[in-house]
Amino acid sequence: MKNQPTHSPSPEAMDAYWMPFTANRDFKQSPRLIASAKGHHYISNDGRKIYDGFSGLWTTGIGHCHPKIVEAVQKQVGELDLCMGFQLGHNKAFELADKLTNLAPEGFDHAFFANSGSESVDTALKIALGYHRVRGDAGRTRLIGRQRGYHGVNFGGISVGGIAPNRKMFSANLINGVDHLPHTHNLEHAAFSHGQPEWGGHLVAELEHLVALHDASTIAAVIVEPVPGSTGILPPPVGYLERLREICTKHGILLIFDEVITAFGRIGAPFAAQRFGVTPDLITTAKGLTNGVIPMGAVLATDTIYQAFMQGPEQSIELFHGYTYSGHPVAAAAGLATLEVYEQEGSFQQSRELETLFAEAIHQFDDHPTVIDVRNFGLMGAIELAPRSGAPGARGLDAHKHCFWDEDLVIRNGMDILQFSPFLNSKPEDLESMFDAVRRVLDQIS
Ligand code: PXG
Ligand code: PLP
Repeated sequence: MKNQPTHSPSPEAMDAYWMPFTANRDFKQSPRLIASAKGHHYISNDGRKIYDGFSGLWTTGIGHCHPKIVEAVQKQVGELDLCMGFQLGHNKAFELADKLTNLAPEGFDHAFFANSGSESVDTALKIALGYHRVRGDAGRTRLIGRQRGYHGVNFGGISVGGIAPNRKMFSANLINGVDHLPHTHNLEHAAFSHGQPEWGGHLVAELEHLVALHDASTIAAVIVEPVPGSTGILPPPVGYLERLREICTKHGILLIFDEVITAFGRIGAPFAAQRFGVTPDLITTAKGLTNGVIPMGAVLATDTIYQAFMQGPEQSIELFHGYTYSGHPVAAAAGLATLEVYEQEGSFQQSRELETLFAEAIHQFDDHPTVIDVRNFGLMGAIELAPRSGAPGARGLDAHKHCFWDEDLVIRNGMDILQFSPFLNSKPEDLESMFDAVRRVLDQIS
């Protein structure tokens, strides 16, 4: 490869940090280290300016170190660093909940704060279970996720999640009473679809089979990502989400949209619920809520759900759940600044306007010899490579490394699926040069 790691600590000096979702030993032999970031670029330890084609793991949609967010955080941290969040509060958490619910679909009037997508998901599952219980319907305990779904890494999230490697080490300890709908990935019928595939809407009928098997009175909620992201971008087949909503409503089952990736402009609207015109009962968010600057997640709930809990004596706690850092002042300040910038810069509209160009650019790879599928929706895209015989994931990781070392480009690979999460305010010429670089890499690696 053209460049090699320099300016990095020795493997021994890197030993203490057990890195998340990383091949630790491989990484520490040849570390890809970042010293700073600004706008659409990282600066690596060896001083190279590297284009971020993944918006900081789906988070920094309006660019790194956005000056208005940086300023808000700097001001807040010197003014109120932490405020005990239980039985005490501060203005910014209330203001953020207000702004967030104004952006959300009609009827979503309440926000519960967490610190990540994983915590948001486990919070939403608990709210769903609690909702039925407080209404005297405590038999509704069953949760339904979907194969290939990613809902973070906490026990609730991996139980409803459908990514096998994330589950198998813990398989005996996953929460009870969980079923999974089939995923909608199908190379035979839907490869190279532009946007939503025509094929696959019928797969939602499996929910009716699960209802017939268990009886609706035992099922609390269904959780899905409107556009599954982490598994490699699986846009919902035409009609799928609409039908899912209908079946849930018919049987009194709550529908949770996990919008940790899809919210805040990633698919050209504040929330995927609005883009698809399908309204769930709970929405989970994180990532773009603060443009990735400070960890924060939120669960949005409809007034119906919130009011169901607001019963009993007024001095009693309605939901025995919360995190030390729920509504943290610095995160709340970052969130408020982020939502303000989205509005001022028209970020969601910018994203919507880039969609066509992004779709055209990524579908240039439809006829590449190593490519078996290309998928896109909004500013989410995937190029699925054929796995090398006997070495699944190797071609994808090779592509990631070559992009980093030879092309000064960060992309993400989930096994052999290359994923793209361009900035909401990307420059068209940057998208074009990113895909030119990807083509050079794919032409080079076998
Ligand atoms: N739900 C969804 C839909 C997500 O995408 C989470 C929950 C968990 O969020 P936290 O903040 O706990 O990580 C996510 C996170 C990838 C990738 O490769 C995506 C995520 C995480 C790691 C890798 O696309 N999304
Ligand atoms: N473990 C211990 C011993 C704690 O005291 C707490 C919180 O007080 C937690 C875990 C949970 O931490 P958090 O509220 O940051 O999720």
